[in-house]
Amino acid sequence: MDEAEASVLARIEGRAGLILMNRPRALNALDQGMIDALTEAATRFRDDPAIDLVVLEGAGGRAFCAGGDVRAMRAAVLARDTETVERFFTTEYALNRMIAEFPKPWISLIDGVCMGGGIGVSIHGSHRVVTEHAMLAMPETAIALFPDVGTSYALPRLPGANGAMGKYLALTGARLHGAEAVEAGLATHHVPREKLAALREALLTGDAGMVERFVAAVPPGRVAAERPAIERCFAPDDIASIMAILAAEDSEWSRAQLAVLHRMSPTSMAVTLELLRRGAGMDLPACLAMELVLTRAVTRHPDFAEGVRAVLVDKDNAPRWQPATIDAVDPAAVKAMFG
Ligand code: QUE
Repeated sequence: MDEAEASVLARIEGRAGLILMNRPRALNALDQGMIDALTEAATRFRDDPAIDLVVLEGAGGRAFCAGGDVRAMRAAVLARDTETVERFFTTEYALNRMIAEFPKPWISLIDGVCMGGGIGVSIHGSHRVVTEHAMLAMPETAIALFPDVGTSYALPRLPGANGAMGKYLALTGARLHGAEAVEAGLATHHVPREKLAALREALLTGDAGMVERFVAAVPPGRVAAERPAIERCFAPDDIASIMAILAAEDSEWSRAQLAVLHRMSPTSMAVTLELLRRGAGMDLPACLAMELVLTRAVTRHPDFAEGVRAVLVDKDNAPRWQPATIDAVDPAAVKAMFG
């Protein structure tokens, strides 16, 4: 493949290993080739004593990484090509673990859309820098997947009471902009976009402490304002109780959250809450192993192909979930999906 066309570009500058996710027309969503190339670059930079830190970015100015190549996963599921599905999630989760265990600073510069798989290649690293153009989300319940890439470990550990922030983000797919992602605990530093080039340059010295010098404080934002309501409403571990509290709260915010939850896959919401409940008591490798088992059952469930169809293929945003309501989801069937 031509170097300029490569979907991942990796090079050494100064003491830094620079990695660019380069599939801008797909918002740098991770396909199998990108996962393989990222793993190769991470391995090389990890083992090179001349490299002190890694900087990860997305090409094109709009996205860091919009997620995984779920359209390809849907096509493989419909073709009964389980090998392709298995390989994708196995290698993606292995990369997530490798980043968590990375012996050097792993610094993600998030200046645009960062969802799903994009969270997975950033959240396990040491530094998640967001600009005011960053938009972070875990939107999987909209396509009947579940919060994967090690977020069953990370989400229950976000700061705050009752694991509520993680449940809120995972169930509603709430989009966090810029410094809101720092307030929620998904990101570690907020740096203005206009300073990003200078930060990248400073990191070539190999000193990750440079990040602190570029941080711009921002006044408390939406997440801080909504935190009390989030921690009240998303405290329970079952979706019926969460929805009952939201309904009783009867605020403009709670009505909006209810409307969002009514559009999500009921099965996926039940799976997500069970996953986060279990993940709260497990280490990252165990969480990733649990997620891998879950991908087998969840991608075979009709809601997955239907959700990807509705959101990313036909884009009618009118998925027909089976079952269509929370009440009709069988808790025993949900537990059985965990193997
Ligand atoms: C849930 C998801 C994804 C999503 C939307 C969801 C996801 C994903 C993309 C995506 C978006 C734009 C692209 C692209 C992929 O959207 O995983 O290639 O151009 O990759 O509601 O999980």
